[in-house]
Amino acid sequence: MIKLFCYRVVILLIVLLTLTIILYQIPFKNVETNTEPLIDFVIGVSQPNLHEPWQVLMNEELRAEEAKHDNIRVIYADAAQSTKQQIMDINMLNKYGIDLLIVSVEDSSALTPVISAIYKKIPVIVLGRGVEGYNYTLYIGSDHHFIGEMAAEVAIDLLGDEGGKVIEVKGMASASKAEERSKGFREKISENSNIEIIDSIAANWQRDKAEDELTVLLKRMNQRPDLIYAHNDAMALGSYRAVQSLGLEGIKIIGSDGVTNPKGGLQLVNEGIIDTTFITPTGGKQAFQYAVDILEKRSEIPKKVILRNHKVSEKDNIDQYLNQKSNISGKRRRENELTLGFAQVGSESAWRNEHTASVINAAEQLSVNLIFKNADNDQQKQIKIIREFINQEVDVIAFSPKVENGWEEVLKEAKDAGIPVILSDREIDVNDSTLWTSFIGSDFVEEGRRAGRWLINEMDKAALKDVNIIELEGTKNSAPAVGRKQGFEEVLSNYPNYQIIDNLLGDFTLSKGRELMEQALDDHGNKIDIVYAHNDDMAIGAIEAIEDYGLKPGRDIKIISIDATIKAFNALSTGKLNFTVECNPLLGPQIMQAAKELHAGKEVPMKIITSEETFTQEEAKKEMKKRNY
Ligand code: GYE
Repeated sequence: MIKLFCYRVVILLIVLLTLTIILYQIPFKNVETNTEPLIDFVIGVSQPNLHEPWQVLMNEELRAEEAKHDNIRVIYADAAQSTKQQIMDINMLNKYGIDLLIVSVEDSSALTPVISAIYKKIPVIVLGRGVEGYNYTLYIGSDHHFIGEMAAEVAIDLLGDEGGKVIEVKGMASASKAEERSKGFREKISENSNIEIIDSIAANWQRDKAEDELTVLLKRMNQRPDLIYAHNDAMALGSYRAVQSLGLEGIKIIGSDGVTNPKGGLQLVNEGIIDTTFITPTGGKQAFQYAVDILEKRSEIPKKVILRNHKVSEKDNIDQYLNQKSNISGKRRRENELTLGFAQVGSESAWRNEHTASVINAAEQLSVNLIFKNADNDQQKQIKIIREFINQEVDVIAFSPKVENGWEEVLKEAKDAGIPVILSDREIDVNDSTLWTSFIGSDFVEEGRRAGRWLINEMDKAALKDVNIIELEGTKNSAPAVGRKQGFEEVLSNYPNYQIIDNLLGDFTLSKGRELMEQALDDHGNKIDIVYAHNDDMAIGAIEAIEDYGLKPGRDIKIISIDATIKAFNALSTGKLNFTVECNPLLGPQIMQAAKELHAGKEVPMKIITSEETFTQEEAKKEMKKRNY
């Protein structure tokens, strides 16, 4: 009997000892141990590969940020350039129970559905290379189409009046980044009849593949190129080795990425191996910082952060970049209190008034000395106000450009005066993108697409054969009117029975919306099925005109608007408006934050695109009480 009792005690002791060892090994989240710090969050990082210098630099930046947060653990996965492996990595990280995924995408079409599925469960930051659509929390990266355009401008400059023949060395065929760089390059080159792209190869971002493929191509060709455009510096170096091995002289080579690692793009330009590269920030540092904001639910998270690229050619002072003595933007720190001059476009709509209030309140809250002037929807007056700010030597200028054109001269004066310019809510169309420093606002083309997609989906339910639409456009040549028209009509172009029977030029005001709708009803009467108004104020004006005409807005004629101000919510809740697309006017805090960073000599993103939603009548009823504008 005693023997049995002792036997059982020994077994129990062994079990208890084993359990203690196992439990001690598991790094439980939120458990304080005397050696390990408290772990609040686990972030998963999925890299497409870690052989490209640019991806390596991205990982280094992420690790450097991780080191500053001992309450966050990061699990890194390297897919070694296998899409299949990257999909497995992402699913494995998700199974680990990570709190947020940071993913740098290689094959955007293959990974888009995988990322969309993860996004349903946890926040996802897409880094460096985009995915299709908007099923992610935040995209941080460059505008790759823009990089292609910049490369083409350099090629045109290098080839001069005689022009010449070009070979393009592309990245991974399935990567949206390669596709966009190629598109941007070819579109700009096509404007120049004396330059011909005689061939291209796909070298998957790899130096040696570029060297091998280009050697084969050059041996086979009976003509030689004058310039090679490679989508990254590694392939630019491979191209250089190919032309060297064949004894070809005088061929210009353009790369991209400009990393400071040894044999990175800056070194290659410095040694005259390639002529030009474009510094393409990896976004690793910003991604980690936004990840912390998201996990700690700290602040408004934008939808896209587009990082600015800097051209570096052999005649630039490469040392300043290599030694990172002055930051890339070359902005200098100013000691005085920040003075920001804001040239507001006008007071044309409820949206604009909310925007004005947001700018003024944010300046107050962030102790920015604000000089606020209103141009009353007059571009010449807006230019005059900007000139006054230059003469007053403000530290930063911000303005909401009435229209896309006509800004070169005054912005050149601001640039010459060393005053950075922030564009608020509306972009401009200038050849020299260094005339402005940062754009903070919405993606208007996507807003237009969202309006179009809802209409198609809604009317399919009604199964109407022909759908006649009146489009009430915003201020002619303003970025929101141009973008919203483009996006809406892009979606409708696939449905021929949806006809825009009249495009009427408005100015975003309620009175103009009413006037135009009266005119449309006189011209088309009961034929009208839909009104698509570029903003809420014009939609409200149209509603009034439709009621005066004796029809029921929201029923006899369905109405779609953009902005999602409280006016729209009221109209949605009474059934007079059918759908509204949000365009966030509360840009003040982001504008002031960007101004403060510029004043401190820091680089700011080229574009910060706000995150926005859409609202049906049902959704509006739920959302209404939460709205703060
Ligand atoms: O949609 C409209 C305002 O620039 C995005 O201008 C802004 C637009 C907005 O008048 O209501």
